[in-house]
Amino acid sequence: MANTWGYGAMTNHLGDMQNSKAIIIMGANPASNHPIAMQHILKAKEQNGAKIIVVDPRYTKTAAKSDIYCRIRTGTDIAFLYGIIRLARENGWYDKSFIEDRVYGMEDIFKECEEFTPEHVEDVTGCPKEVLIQAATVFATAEPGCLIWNQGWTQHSVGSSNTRLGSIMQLALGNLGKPGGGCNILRGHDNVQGSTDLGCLSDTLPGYYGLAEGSWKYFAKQWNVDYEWLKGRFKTPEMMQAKGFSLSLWIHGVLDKENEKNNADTPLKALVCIGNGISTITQTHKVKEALDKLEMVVFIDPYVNDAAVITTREDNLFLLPAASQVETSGTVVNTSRTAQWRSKVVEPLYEARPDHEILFDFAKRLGFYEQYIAGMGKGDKFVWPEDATNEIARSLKTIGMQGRTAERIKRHTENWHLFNSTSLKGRGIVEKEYYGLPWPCWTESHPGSPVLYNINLPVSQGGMGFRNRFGLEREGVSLLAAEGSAPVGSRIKGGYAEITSKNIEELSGITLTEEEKKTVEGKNWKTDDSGLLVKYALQAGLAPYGNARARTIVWEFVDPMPKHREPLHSFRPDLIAKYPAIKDKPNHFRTNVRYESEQNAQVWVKDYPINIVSGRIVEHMGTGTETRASKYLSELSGEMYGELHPNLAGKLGINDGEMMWVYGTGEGKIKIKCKFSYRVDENSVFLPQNFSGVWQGESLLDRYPKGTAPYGHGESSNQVTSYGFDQQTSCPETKCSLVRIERA
Ligand SMILES: Nc1nc2c(c(=O)[nH]1)N[C@H]1C(S)=C(S)[C@@H](COP(=O)(O)OP(=O)(O)OC[C@H]3O[C@@H](n4cnc5c(=O)[nH]c(N)nc54)[C@H](O)[C@@H]3O)O[C@H]1N2
Ligand SMILES: Nc1nc2c(c(=O)[nH]1)N[C@H]1C(S)=C(S)[C@@H](COP(=O)(O)OP(=O)(O)OC[C@H]3O[C@@H](n4cnc5c(=O)[nH]c(N)nc54)[C@H](O)[C@@H]3O)O[C@H]1N2
Ligand SMILES: [Mo]
Repeated sequence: MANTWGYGAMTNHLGDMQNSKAIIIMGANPASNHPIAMQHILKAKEQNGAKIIVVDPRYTKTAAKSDIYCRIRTGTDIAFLYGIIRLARENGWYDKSFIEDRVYGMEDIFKECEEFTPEHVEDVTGCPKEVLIQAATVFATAEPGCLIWNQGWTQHSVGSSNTRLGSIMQLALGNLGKPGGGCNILRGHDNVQGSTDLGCLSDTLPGYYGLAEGSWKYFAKQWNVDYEWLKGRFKTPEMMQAKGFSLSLWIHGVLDKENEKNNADTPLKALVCIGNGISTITQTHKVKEALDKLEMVVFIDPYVNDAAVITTREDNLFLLPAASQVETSGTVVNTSRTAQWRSKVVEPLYEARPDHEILFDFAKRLGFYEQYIAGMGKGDKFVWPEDATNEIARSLKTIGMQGRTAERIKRHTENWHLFNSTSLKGRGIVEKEYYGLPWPCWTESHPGSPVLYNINLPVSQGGMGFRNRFGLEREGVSLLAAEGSAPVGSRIKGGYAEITSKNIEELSGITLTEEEKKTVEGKNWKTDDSGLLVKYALQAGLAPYGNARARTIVWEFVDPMPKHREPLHSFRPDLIAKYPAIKDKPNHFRTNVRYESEQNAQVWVKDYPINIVSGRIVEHMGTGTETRASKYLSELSGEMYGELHPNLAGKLGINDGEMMWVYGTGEGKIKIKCKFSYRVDENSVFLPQNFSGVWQGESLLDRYPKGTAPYGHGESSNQVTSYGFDQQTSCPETKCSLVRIERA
């Protein structure tokens, strides 16, 4: 199922943050969650004099290292960002020439930010206006400034607008395409970037190719299978091009009758879950209902998956033991868009088998193994995992993976000590290459691109402009970059369209032979298997995907320009009239999703007056399934709790260490320990996301197969996080929920 948590790729890389002069961290807590990234951030501060600004509703361990801390109410980042953009505009801190040359639509943003005066931002976010002004002044005048975000931004109904407006702020300040600048999204699990690149999403094929017929035909060729055969796998041709369910919404495909027509009248009947812990999805009580109702449930996991003890079904529940990462090999792609080769350390223990072997067996028994492996070579004649890596390199042209062959990736990993961690540049046998060949890595001699959109390097050395993806013009305004803003060494000095067989000769100045013409006919850079279009583009200093403007307006979205909208369960109902949720959205990832109707169903804050701040703790990972199986980590943090400000706890009559009931706006409730803390404000409770194994006050430990129960266990916060999903990506609104708390 899809990776729902929608973050976005990093434009720069971890080591590059050391080049920053100011770093604004919004909705991320790297001191706890990305300790390696935090070391680069601290080096920027200590060695480069960078100022650190943290914008977070909770005073985190990262905030403790900041120069400026801005506490905001959850779900108000858009107001805060517009506040910064407005101050930048008013004080002339924006980058005029960058905007003129390389951006489309900034004037509209400048209009949109008008209402967000410091006073208004203070009212909406709760951050004192003096602190906003101080943060904006420091950040907008720094050269360059880097923006970091993560889950504090995406787990909202307006999460996709948060991430867009952050990028727009960086465009306004001219902070993109520069070392030390950029949008550095700290991604989650190792290989989250890799799994998104590979299309573990329900709305794309690998490499973000989309689901249109042309993309399927392209992949049929790459996979060496017949397109008609692929088509025959779907109930209708329409379903082939329709988005699937997302991880956050699949339960509605089991439970809600009204959704069936979105799903070709086919309710979901079985679930195969690989590498996801079920208690990390909102509405966990509904998840249980769905698990109980399905006809069959399969978990492929090295541990006993959470869901296996949450469901009370008694048949057709299968646990297939998967090998862990040290028992298998292959590539992983980290947050910096760089690949690494992972080598097997030991053979799989007991009955455990690597995920791919289990999947191969599934394919054999379901009768499509021959087609499944055909892209690597028919009839078991492939070498695993090298041939899979090379298939990825060959097929994922959209993100420039052609140069990322198994052989090169291995050479990088084996020689990692020859690379500089701040610039990623190699020495000796990896001279002039960048560590892990950050994509785009256009050809087998290309070094990779450490900083996206950098026009101060030739394309052949990792430079590029913005991608031409949205047409050549919009309402009479050109979407191509202005004269003088092409990467250095480019034959064309201004903007140009993506490279196709039609424009290659004109743009590159090269005359194709008759044979070459035939080879590339009807192709563009992302469908041309011969590599000729990319080769000739690079020779002329051109980026295969063109040189366009970054757009601030996404005309096909519900909100073409990012808009502040109050959370569905708002702590400030007085602001809902001005900033309402969008209209309910039918068939959003095959589900009819409530927005406006949920927001207006009642004045939620009357019955649920406390705001959830949800996040992670350093001791545990995800559900905690793996880490709570460790005695030592469980000794450090072995039970679920909620952080309450002593003044709020006092009002509720609860003392430090006492148990309390937390009731969500749905049907869920959890019984957890109260922990006094000054990290949260007097309206909020912090709930860590890393526990499960207790269900509404009852321990589930006796449901684990003998000897497999975790050492640490506790209630899952997602029993009480509210209904709500991003208006574009459907990421759950786990970071904005209301609850009621009573002494237990
Ligand atoms: N120790 C540990 N490390 C991990 C993980 C783990 O479980 N444990 N998980 C990994 C994964 S999968 C991921 S995705 C990353 C996540 O990494 P982070 O995004 O850093 O994780 P969180 O702690 O969930 O959220 C970050 C911060 O967002 C704040 N926040 C909540 N609501 C809002 C809001 O409305 N606005 C703003 N500005 N901030 C808000 C929280 O207070 C929190 O400090 O961590 C990865 N690393
Ligand atoms: N309230 C709240 N909820 C949240 C969040 C939050 O901040 N607040 N954050 C959300 C985010 S960003 C994320 S990413 C999710 C994290 O949620 P999950 O991805 O659900 O959490 P993990 O515990 O990392 O689950 C991974 C599962 O994969 C298994 N596993 C590990 N290695 C392998 C392997 O090699 N093969 C197989 N087959 N399985 C393996 C583990 O044992 C575990 O059962 O939680 C989300 N939910
Ligand atoms: Mo994540």
